[in-house]
Amino acid sequence: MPENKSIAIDELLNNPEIQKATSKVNQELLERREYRPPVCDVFKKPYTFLEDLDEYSFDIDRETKNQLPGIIDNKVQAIRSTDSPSESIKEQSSKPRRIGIVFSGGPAPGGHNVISGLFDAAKKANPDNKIFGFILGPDGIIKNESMELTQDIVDRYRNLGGFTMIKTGRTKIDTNEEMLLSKQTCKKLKLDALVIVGGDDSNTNAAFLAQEMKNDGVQVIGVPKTIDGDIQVKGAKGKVLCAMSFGFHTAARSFSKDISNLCTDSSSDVKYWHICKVMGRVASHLALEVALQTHANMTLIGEDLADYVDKRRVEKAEKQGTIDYTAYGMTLRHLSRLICDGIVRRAAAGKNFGVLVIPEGVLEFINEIQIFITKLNVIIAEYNNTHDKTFHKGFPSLEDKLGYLRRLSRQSREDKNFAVWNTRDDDLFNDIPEFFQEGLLMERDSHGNFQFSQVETDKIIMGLVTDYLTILKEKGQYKIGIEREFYRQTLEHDGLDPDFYGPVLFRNYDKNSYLLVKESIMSEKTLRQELLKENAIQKKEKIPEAVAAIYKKSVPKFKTQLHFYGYDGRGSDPSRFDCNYTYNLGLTVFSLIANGATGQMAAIKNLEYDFSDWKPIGIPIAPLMRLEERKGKLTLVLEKSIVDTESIAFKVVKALREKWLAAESGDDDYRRPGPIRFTGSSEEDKPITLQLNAIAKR
Ligand code: FBP
Repeated sequence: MPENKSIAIDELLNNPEIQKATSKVNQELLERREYRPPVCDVFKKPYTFLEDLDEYSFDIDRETKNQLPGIIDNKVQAIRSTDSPSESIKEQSSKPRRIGIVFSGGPAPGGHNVISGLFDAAKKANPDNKIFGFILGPDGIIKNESMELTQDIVDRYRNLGGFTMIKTGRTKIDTNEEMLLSKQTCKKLKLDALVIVGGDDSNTNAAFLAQEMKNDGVQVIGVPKTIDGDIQVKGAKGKVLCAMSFGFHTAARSFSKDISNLCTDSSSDVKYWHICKVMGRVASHLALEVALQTHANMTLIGEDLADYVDKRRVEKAEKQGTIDYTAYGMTLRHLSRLICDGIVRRAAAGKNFGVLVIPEGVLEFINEIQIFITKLNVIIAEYNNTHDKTFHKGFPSLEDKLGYLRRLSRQSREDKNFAVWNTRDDDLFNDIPEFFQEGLLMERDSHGNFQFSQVETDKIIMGLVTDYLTILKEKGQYKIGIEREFYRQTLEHDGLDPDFYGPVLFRNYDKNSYLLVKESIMSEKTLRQELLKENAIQKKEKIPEAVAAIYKKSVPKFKTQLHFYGYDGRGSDPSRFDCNYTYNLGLTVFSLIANGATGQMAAIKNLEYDFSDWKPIGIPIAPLMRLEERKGKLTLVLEKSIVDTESIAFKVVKALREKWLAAESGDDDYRRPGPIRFTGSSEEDKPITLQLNAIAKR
């Protein structure tokens, strides 16, 4: 028997139809691989050259001048093209080159197209040009592990998501030894140029490598990658040079498709609140785009919470001639109250369900958490700098870590100059749940960043929300509104007069809306008392069944489903916007290299407008850097761009909040973005955030 079975299976597996149906090469893959993104006008001519654009300036940090003198005077450069080049342009362009490329940090859809753009441009300029991919991120540079990228390899990954071709890693090249090893690798491979595709930290790395290798003649070019969307560049006068990093659009669309499905599900079975945490280490750009794409009922925007001012407290303090500093910014408790308010209001309109979007980095914008994160960053970094073992090896268990913090707090009592962890910090820290303590104490990434994706932000916030909803329920304030017509029919069905019981049961019977059971009615007992008080029943009489049923229907159960959208969207195949954007970024990288640039980041200006307006440019990285605390030290890093609460996109979301909460009768306002349609004609051509902000500029 088993033998026969295996023969049958072998035969089946050899069947061409079965082979086709189970092949990993499907139609979508073939179409993706065959797609050739359109190129910006400037790349339609055979030769490019660079033009410095003096109209863009930057506010430069003095420290950058000291640390990056070789590239600090770089200008924004426009890529221009010509059919009739000078001899020197011709020579520059076709000179044989060896170029290394590395992916650094989290994957972002479109990375492979940066490689294919660079590869195509390099081979077109000179078929002898060679492109090497460093394996597993910056570690590949340090350890000299690379592979030559051939036509066959590149073609296999065109328009596909992930960084699977050469993988990625989060190592930062920041010690003298790593810098030296990286230089040696470039020398051994005889590289003319190194391309670093990465986020803010990786582009920072690119700037330092550019400075370090300038005299060796190795050019370094950065590429703005991150789904978080926090690499956006403006000149000093606010002119947008890079509206968005690549990968953002795809990740946002991917999250939005799934979250929109939850909106549909939740409004169908009307029993769950879906709590969706979406990636974005610090900035809430992804959450903002998801809000615009889906119209989910509530979306938290971290930057908005940080801007919160409790006007009542400010006024009260003003009257007393003082300043109440606690009135500025949002606390975790207050945030949970705001969420409860939305939940209670929807329930009152008969909707005890909905979708809440929480950005992964929201805690960064909450006062008390921000303080903990900053203090613990310093404590962990100081420990690592002064001990042979790392903090996490030294104190493996939570108990060990808490013990160390306790010792620090004692030290603060004895030594008044020691302020990093005092007894108040220790007390407050011991008040929070264990899983959250563990989250706040976990290892920082190699750049010294707090790893928000590892913290159960949603669980922390929803724990507080659930507790407060229980209190509101006990106070009779969290109730499900009863549809007036349903109430009428239910009572009439049992031969009862709705207008007789209505004013007894409900607090708003005279108004034409969803009916809310009185706050004083919180149980069958209190219902009975109310009916007795209003002479609606006599002492020994039972509560009429229809009345009891209406009461039961008004009692809410708060049921949630938690979801995390991050790694899935990061691994998605790119949207057409990201395919076209990244391919042109690859072409831009080659033009910058061919024209001698270094310390520049490839970018496309006018991304927010039509494709025909896209302008490839090089942006100097050094002027974009600021001092930030990393691993307990002030360090130069590329400035992160967070959500601008003055932007049109944010203002629109804010203005539509009430509509999307839909705490009234009638349908929700959910929008269906659908899946990423690579080949269809209905795929949108850019993120909605960009569209809205562009309208403002026009
Ligand atoms: P990059 O900044 O490297 O692009 O990564 C962004 C991100 O996807 C964040 O949204 C998330 O917090 C983080 O990476 C997760 O990191 P890891 O891959 O190390 O879990």
